[in-house]
Amino acid sequence: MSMFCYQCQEAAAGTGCTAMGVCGKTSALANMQDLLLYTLKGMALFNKEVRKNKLETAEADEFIMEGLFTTITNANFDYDFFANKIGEALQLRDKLKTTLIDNGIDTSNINEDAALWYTDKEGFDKKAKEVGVLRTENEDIRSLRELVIYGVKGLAAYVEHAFNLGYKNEELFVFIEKALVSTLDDTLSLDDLVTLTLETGKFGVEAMALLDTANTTEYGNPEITEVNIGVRNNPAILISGHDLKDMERLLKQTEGTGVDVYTHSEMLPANYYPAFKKYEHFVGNYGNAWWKQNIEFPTFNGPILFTTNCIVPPKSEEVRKRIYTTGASGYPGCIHISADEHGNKDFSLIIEHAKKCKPPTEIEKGSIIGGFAHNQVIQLADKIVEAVKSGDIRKFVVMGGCDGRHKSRQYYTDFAQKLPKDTVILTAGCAKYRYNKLELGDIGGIPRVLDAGQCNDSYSLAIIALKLKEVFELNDINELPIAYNIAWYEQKAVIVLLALIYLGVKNIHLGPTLPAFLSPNVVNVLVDNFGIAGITNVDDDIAILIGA
Ligand code: SF4
Ligand code: SF3
Repeated sequence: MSMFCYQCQEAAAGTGCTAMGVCGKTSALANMQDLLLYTLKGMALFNKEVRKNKLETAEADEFIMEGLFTTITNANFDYDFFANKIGEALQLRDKLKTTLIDNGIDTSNINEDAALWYTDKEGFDKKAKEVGVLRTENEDIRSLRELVIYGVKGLAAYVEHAFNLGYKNEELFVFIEKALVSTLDDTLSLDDLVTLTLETGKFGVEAMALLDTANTTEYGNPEITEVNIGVRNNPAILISGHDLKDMERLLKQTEGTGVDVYTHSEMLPANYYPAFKKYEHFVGNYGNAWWKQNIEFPTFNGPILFTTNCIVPPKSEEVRKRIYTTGASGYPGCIHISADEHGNKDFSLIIEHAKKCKPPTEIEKGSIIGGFAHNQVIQLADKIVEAVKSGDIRKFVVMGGCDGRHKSRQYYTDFAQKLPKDTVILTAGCAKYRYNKLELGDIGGIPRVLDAGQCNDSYSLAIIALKLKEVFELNDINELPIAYNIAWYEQKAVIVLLALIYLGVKNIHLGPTLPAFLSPNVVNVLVDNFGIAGITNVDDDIAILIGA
């Protein structure tokens, strides 16, 4: 076994990647990511002490947040990036230690792993093999530790998006670091770790609320929008990932250049924001969910900017030369655009590249409708409540989350198609591409697929549910006519799941497979306490979730 990773739904054989990631991550890269994570835990140990003594923590807080984000599935494939990052992390840890010593604080009680003070890559490789997931021998403890870690990775991603817009909440940094440190603590029992898991969900809600405030304050509330999925005849840039600040930068910098902008995959919801809709050269969305990029990027013809996950290793050199990365994302051989010392990013290289490219080739025509985030849906509340009361809407089904490559995900298309006509799908995340182009019609003008936005906008779905609970004067969110059939792939979906559990949502069906990192005993805890279930087949699941 040259690596071990089971953090995503596509883990090899449903158990874990041991030689090479199904995602394309090499074992050397996987080990570097493990080592960075371990180093961040060490840094968190020191930063906790620094915080306790009311000294400056911001530099380490930000480093830890960004470091976690880079280890999310499909965010960053650049080995050199991780090797350098570990070097920087060790220096920063030294600095934190020096700060403590300079302030007369005893550091001898800090559980320091001396072997981590390597500075050469050979040392990193050796150490990396010792600090991965399998370091924890007890499978239940390992399972809960990893569940927390994956939740925290997703959390860090959302905290970073908000941070990029100038919004932060100190408590979130404190929790991220507490969680990291807790996974090193051998005195914690299974019960302690279950409590920590629920706490992770609590902070997941806070992070998504913060990001929602950041996005809507900066760019307005998403509104019902018909998004063009066809093309125009100008050279263009495709922007993918989740970072709205990068979206804003790109739209501003491309204005008046003759270069159009299209969104891809999880950037689709950018089309719903008033602040972005005003740009005439913002054409619409091109393509589908992340995993189809090796089919769709060749025909886009112009450069592609990744702001975050999900990158699929490009099959052709021609496409690779058109890929640029920024923020937490990275790919070897692709140009990475970093912010300057003032926080500005210069995308002129991409714009000049676009000017030399052919316009995108049309792969589909028409439009899709979205923009049903909480503010918009609450404006429609009267209509929705009336439709529920009259029986026109029997049930809502939350089908948010991620899409992925597995053929078994056809289940979600079939499920959407076979749902009774008096049901409405509430969605967020790239899972929507499994059914957002189907002709599912509407109920009295309310479309049968209501897209709230990106995976983090699952927060909107929770707000909508809480609002309906209030309107219908119910005591329990589970009394609402809402069923949950969620698809997951990477760690942002893990934090969304933990957030929903924290909010008291029960009986969530999770697929297409349950996470490999959940041990049988941990699955039992989730089943017994929260009614979590897997999926079976479309007909049986519709019978369970909707009724006859
Ligand atoms: Fe395997 Fe997923 Fe880990 Fe990639 S992220 S190595 S596919 S488990
Ligand atoms: Fe999709 Fe990667 Fe998770 Fe943001 S883009 S939901 S998989």
